[in-house]
Amino acid sequence: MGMNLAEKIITAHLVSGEMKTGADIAIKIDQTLTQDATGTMAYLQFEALGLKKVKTEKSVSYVDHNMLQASFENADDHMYLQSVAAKYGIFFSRPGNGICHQVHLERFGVPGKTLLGSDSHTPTNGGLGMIAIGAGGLDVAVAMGGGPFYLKMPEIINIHLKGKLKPFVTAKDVILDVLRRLTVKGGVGKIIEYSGPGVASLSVPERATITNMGAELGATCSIFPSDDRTKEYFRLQKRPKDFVKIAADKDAKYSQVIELDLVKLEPLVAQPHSPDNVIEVKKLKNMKVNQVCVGSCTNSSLSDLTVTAKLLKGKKIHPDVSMTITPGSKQVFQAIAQNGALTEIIASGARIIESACGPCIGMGQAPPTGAVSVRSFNRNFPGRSGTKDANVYLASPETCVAAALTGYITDPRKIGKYPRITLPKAINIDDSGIIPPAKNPEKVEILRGPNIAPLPINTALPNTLIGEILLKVGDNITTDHIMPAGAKVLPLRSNIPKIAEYVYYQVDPEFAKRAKEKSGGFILGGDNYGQGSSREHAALAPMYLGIKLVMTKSFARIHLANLINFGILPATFVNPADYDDIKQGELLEIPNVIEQVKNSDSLEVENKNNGHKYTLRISLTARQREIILAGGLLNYTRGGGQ
Ligand code: MIC
Ligand code: SF4
Repeated sequence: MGMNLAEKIITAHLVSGEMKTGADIAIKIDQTLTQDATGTMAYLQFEALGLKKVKTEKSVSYVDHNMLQASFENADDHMYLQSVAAKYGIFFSRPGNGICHQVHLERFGVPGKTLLGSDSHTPTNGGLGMIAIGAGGLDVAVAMGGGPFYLKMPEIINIHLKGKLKPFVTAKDVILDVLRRLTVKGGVGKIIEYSGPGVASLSVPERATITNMGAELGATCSIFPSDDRTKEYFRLQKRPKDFVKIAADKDAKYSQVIELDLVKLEPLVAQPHSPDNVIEVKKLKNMKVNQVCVGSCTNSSLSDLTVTAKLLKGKKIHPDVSMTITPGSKQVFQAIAQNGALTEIIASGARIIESACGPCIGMGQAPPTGAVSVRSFNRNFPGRSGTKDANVYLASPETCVAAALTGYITDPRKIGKYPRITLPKAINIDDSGIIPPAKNPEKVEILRGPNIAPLPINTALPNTLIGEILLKVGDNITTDHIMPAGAKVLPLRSNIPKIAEYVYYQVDPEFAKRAKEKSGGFILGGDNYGQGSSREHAALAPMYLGIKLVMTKSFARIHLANLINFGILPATFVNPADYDDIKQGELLEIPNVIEQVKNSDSLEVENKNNGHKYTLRISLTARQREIILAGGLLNYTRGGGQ
């Protein structure tokens, strides 16, 4: 029997385990990427491993998130990252060089290889035919040290594309359609593999838009085959030698096949406050818009910005709208300057922002109070834009332009004819924004500013867990709820004691204070707990506040792994109705924890307020059990664990 593409790459990288759905496997990692907001922790952890050099084929450290230098913190972190990169054999992509996923696609991604990145949108590079997975910084640090990445063998599902997109219907609409069908938890435990005759009609950046937002499905990763379009992309990037043709066998099997006819799609939009709350743009009538943002790792390629410029050409942004445009990389920025697109953008009245994440992570451009913001981004979780009551809609650059010109959410087919765009046959490749590792690493001194606080370490799991439910939350809690980002909080990413003050800040501003007063406790959550980003701060900061156990109906993949890595016990309800029985503030006791974590799949819990008993499920691998008992992966590794 033939193999699908994901199986081919996983087999070639399998270090342990059997490639059966749900089995515990470990895979070798060829490349890693970090970005600055998760990178400082990842490199502090890498330093703690005591190695001389990274053991990967290529590791790249990007600076793209913490770009505002309102005070010394971010600037200090950039210097730390640059010096660590120079010392340990890591390429350093300077601030201004672009968003990690876009730059990685352009300059480093290779079909058939594995990439582990400390950012949840790492699967963007699946658009090139890579197994590219997002993970917590600690997992990436271990991979840089040559350790494999542990995961449960995902189920591999297939999205079979046929037909061709109509004018004004885009790759963004493809993934919004998939989100509408599968929801934000539909991809958990799955790899989404695209195939079919429709693939050839999509360019690499379009494929990357689709694999990028596989993260919003909760998928482990998404992947496209590499083909002639991919070859052309590598030619344009002047790295033809990196091209490898790789695709599923003709008789490949999948656990599920979803047919998607590109010609049937319409312009779509995700409404507040979830990327799967998708409807057709034309159904939204009279929705006045205050802000429009084109950019982010989802939609900031050269073709995205060229179309944006062509649609804006000779027109002006509506006076009630503030529009921002963020090129995904320095390469894109230079190319739009050269092909004249930038001139059209400037003339239209749009505001240009440097190549970085920017408004996507609340680093500036917070919308006005109660505003409607239409963004070509990937997440519209509440508060993420920096304005608590803003309503963020996610759409293609084309739909964004239609909103910017008319002042209302508007079907882009109403604003005229689809422009013909011809992309250049050659572009300027200038890698001066990427600094290679030092030739004399022993001479490099690591620069540590005062914002870099030592890494807090957990203690081993106690035998009795007794604590209060410090917070009860509902379904689909995101890491933006748990550990907010934005201009105020992001600069504290290297300082856990300080950032811990903001845990659950927007949900319950008293949470951190309460956790400290009670010397820690437990959190109660619903389904798909911890969806969204890979930020390990959403585990590390609660750990610092003394959270020992998080019990939910179900978890999102990366957050679950992060909780385990920092020694917080994750458990799910055997009987989901028990969730309703437990109230915030109630006292729970779990005796004999060590024995249960060692040898059992369940955990017996007593509610001290009403005497009710609950059974929780602990579905952990043998290795994960050891990690939890040790109080986290660092303790486990120090104790000799692999
Ligand atoms: C995001 O889009 O939420 C981020 C910011 O890129 C995060 C990483 C982080 O929190 O630093 C992600 O997606 O993993
Ligand atoms: Fe940056 Fe936004 Fe992409 Fe995250 S989703 S990497 S914040 S652009």
